[in-house]
Amino acid sequence: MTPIVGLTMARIAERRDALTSTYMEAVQMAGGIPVLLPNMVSQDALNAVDGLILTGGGDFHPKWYGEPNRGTRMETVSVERDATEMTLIREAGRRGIPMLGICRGIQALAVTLGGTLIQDLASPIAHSQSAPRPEPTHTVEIDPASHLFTVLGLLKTVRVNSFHHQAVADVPPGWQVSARSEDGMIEAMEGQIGGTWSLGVQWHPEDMVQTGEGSALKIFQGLIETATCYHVQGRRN
Ligand SMILES: [Mn+2]
Repeated sequence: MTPIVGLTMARIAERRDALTSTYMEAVQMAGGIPVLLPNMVSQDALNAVDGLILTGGGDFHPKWYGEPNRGTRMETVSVERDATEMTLIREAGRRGIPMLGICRGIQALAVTLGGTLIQDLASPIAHSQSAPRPEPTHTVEIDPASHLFTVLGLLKTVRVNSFHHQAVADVPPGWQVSARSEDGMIEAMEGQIGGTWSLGVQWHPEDMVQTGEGSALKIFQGLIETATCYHVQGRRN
C-alpha cells in the first residue's frame, strides 16, 4: 500500500494558500501520496491521511506561547494558519498519526505541544543563508541515542541548509533534542506520541532530496515507514 501524507500550506495572501512543490516531490520520491491541507480544514481532514507534514513558512504569533513580541516578524504571521496547524497537530497527536515538522514545522510542534521559541536568533553562524536552497551551509550533530540517528542511517553529523531566524528554545514535555548546530541551537527534536515517532527538523530536507545532500530523502522515508505502520494497523478512520 502507498500511505497518504497530508501537507499544510502557507497563507500567501487573503484567500490564497500555496505550497512549494519540492515538498510534494519529496513525499512522492519517498513512496507516499501527497495531499494538500488548506488553511480552513478541521481536524476531520486527518481521516484522509496516514502521516502529516508541517511545512515551512512565516513566524508563529508569540501569543500562542504566552510571550510579548521579542523579534517575531509580524508581517509574516498568519493566525489562520497558526490555528489550523495547532488543531491538526493536537488531533494527530491524539490519534497517533506520525508527524514531520520542517523549519516552521518544528516550531509548530514546539508551540502547540508546550515548548517555546527563540524569537530572533543572535548567532555567530548564519542560519539565514544566501546560498541556493539545495546547498548545505552548516553542520548539525546528531544524538546517537536518537530515533533521528537511526532514520539517517547512523550518521553522527550531516550538512544542512538553513533558512530560519527563529529556533526552538524548549522542547515540549516528553520530547527530546535529536540534533544541534555547532552554536548549540536545536536543529531537530523527536517525540513518541500514541506509540508513533514524530520528528521536527529546522532545516529544509525537501530542497536537498534531488542532490542527495545530508541523507535528506531518508527523513521522508522515515515518515513514510511510520505512516505505513499507522495505515496497516487499520488506525485511519
Ligand atoms: Mn540552521
